[in-house]
Amino acid sequence: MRLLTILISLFVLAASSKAVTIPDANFRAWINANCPGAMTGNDLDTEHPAVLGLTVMNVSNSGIQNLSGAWAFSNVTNFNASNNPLTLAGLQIPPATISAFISDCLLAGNLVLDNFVGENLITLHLPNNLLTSVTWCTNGCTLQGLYVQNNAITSFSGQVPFTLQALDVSNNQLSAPPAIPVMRYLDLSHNQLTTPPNTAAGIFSASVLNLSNNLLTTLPSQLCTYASVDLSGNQIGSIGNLFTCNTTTLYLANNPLAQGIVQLPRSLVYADLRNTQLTCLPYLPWTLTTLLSTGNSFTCLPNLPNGLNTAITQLGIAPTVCALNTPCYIPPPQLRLRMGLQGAWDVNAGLMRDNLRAQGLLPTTEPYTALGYTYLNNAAPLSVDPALFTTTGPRAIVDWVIVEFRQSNAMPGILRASMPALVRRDGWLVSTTGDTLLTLNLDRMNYRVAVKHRNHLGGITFQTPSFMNGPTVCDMLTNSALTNQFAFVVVPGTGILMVQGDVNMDKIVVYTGQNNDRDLILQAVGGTIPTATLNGVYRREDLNLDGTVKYTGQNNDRDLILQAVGGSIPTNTRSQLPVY
Ligand SMILES: [Ca+2]
Ligand SMILES: [Ca+2]
Repeated sequence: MRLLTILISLFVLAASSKAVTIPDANFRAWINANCPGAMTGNDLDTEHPAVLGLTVMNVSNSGIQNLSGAWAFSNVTNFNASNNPLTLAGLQIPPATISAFISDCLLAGNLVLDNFVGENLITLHLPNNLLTSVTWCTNGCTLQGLYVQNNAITSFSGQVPFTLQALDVSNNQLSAPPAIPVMRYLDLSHNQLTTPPNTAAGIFSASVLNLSNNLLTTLPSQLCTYASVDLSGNQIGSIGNLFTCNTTTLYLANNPLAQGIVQLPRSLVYADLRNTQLTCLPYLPWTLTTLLSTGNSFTCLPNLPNGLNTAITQLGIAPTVCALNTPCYIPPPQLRLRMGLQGAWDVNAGLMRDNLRAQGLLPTTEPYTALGYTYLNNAAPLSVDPALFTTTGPRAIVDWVIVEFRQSNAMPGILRASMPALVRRDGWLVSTTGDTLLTLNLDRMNYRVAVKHRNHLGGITFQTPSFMNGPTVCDMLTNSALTNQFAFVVVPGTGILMVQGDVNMDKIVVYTGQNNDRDLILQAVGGTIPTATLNGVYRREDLNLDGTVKYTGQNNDRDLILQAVGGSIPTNTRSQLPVY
């Protein structure tokens, strides 16, 4: 009906060539004030320069009831008619308008977008009106954003324009969600929804889904396609496993989450869990920096992400990690690791030698930072209590190593964390706090484990063991299924050992030629006299870790390089598999 009126007025306009009647006195007054000379009596000269020159038209707060004739402002692209006593019957939007703002009017009833939306209109703001329903536009409509918050809308009908990316229907009376496809911004907060809009998928980057203050009991199935999701103020009782979800901001405040949260999204940065009846928190993602959790009954955190703001005003409790055997304790990812160093291996003893420790040569601070290595996500101390070096026998300390945790099935995977540790004569590792369990500052998932040593080629697991349920055991020394045997030295009846001989830590053992490892041993003992030795030292050139750098003669370190490259052809080399 409205469209028909427009068509008739256009016909009249064409017939009279350039005059259109403006029936509303207040609209005429606005035109007289803003386009002087364009009015003759009640008629608007549509070709008047002041009319044609107008691109931004702001008729807000003008007491206009009827915008009939606004269609004649053919070059207006930004239109504002807010705060007028307008009804849908009196509404007209200039045809070239890109953005229209019509808030706080008296627009009531069913909004049929085809009656108002020109083919250029991209955003339409109609907040604070009395609209009860919306019929989507059809032909040639390129609407991208519709903002109808604070109306009385109960339903949408017709086909959503495929161009639509933003929809704000907050503070309306929806009891069922509109059928929405892909959105950047969807706000259905403060309605009476009992089911979430399961068809609405987010365009992930920076997309927003706000379903707060409804009556929802379940999560939207497309939750993970939005960067920010607000579900606060609903009736949701439990949250399942969202670990693989990429959502970074999640509001769950004021839900009765008495049944708990299995797992939060692994990339979560911001979580609002205030007043949720949670009795325990789930394991916190290590990306989390803000946790609002006041108004709950738990008294400790399952873990403490490095970057988390631990202010009591935010957490509601002191940042205490739940103790073992308490109800809210969640086992962190932990590793019990065993490995062997070929150079230190004493075949007769069936153990590695601990001469460095016995001679008091082991540094109490890890040596790898000084060698250029940078730890990632490490919470372990870099120094140890010297008392750790007093243990003798199979549990005596041999040397420092680096343990890396890598993610993905591809070899060698992406480095997620690394830490210094100590290896004992029997191959089991000890943390820098003296524990045989290494605790990871990482999410509970699967990781590939790698070990590095200052003069051996690195060793890495074939498999990606799970770190989801407490301590994980990796015995690289004896479990042949765990590693690629070709990347190690397999000594029958003894074990699987990391390859000796990489003095310069360039991940390749070279006996002769450019960048060889052998010459470094000669240089260490003075460079000219091969029979010279360096005794009582902690150096990379000491390949058998006996505290002596020796180039020739019994128990020399040079021969270990030749042995590593095959034992007979000096020009052979041996590379770390894979390089990482
Ligand atoms: Ca090398
Ligand atoms: Ca040596």
